[in-house]
Amino acid sequence: MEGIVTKSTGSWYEIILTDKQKISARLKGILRLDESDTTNPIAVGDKVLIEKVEQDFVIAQVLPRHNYIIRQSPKHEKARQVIASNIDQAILVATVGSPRTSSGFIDRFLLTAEAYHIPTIIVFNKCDNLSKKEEKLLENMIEMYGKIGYKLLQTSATEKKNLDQFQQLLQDKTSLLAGHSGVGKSSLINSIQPKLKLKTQAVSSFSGKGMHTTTFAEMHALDFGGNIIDTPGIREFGISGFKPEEVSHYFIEMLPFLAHCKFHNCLHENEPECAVKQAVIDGKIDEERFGSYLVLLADVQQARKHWE
Ligand SMILES: Nc1nc2c(ncn2[C@@H]2O[C@H](COP(=O)(O)OP(=O)(O)OP(=O)(O)O)[C@@H](O)[C@H]2O)c(=O)[nH]1
Ligand SMILES: [Mg+2]
Ligand SMILES: [Zn+2]
Repeated sequence: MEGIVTKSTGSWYEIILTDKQKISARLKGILRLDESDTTNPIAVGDKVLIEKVEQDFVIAQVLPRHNYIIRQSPKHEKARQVIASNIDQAILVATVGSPRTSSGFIDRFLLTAEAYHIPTIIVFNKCDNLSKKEEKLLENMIEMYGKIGYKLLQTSATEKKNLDQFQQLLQDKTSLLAGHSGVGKSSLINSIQPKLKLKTQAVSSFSGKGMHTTTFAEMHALDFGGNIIDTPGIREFGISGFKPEEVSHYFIEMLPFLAHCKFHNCLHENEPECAVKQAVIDGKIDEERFGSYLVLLADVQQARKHWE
């Protein structure tokens, strides 16, 4: 029997079989995967082969992943966890109010998603009741990411703003919903499919941060077609396996300039005749994005020191 993992708690798995039957299964012995540097052998979205052993269902095999996205523990350099696999697109939910998503966080996500070839849409949620300052911030972000070519949407789950467009984005695709705790991922899903009744919780009035309400990634089938994967709020995405010279390849607005740097392995830091730095000076690449690039490059270099 073949099925897709819709939820993983680490000890057991919820699976939907090809005939739509929902079952719970556990792992058969120790499964070995190629990506053995991750802490979870099976993730939401994995296609698996199921066997029946007496009364129990067991996962006998994980079929090859078409793609996947990884989160990284900020504390443990080597603790990498696959959040989900076999996805058509990622929807990064961001907010300029409370909690605030920084462009640095967005850039880190985009870097990861580009590296794994996962198309990303940025949804700015909580676009209601914004202060003048927050509106300005939103405007700047929309301009910056729009210019690069990313698809963007402004929503409000509570004020029901642009939910039709949100639904259209999801139609007939398997989408991963990611973002910090408290940005409204579960609320957005409830707003287009209320019967799911996903748990949501107000952000802390003390810290302005989310309460980590969703604790396990879970895939939900959408009545209008498609699947959506709700995920727990994320602090950081894994970039530890990257090579320094790769980082600029995933800042997609840098691509047209890379071939024009004097050195083919230019890192666009202090090298002479660097076409990327020139493009920043000429206003063709956003300074803030270039700043993010340098931060992420340094992170990748730092992570390599730990790994080697
Ligand atoms: N003003 C406003 N509040 C919203 C909006 N969307 C969600 N909220 C509120 O934000 C809080 C957090 O929403 P959740 O849906 O639990 O956030 P989440 O991203 O799922 O958080 P985690 O599960 O912890 O990762 C709740 O109190 C929601 O009612 C919105 O568009 N506008
Ligand atoms: Mg949630
Ligand atoms: Zn360069």
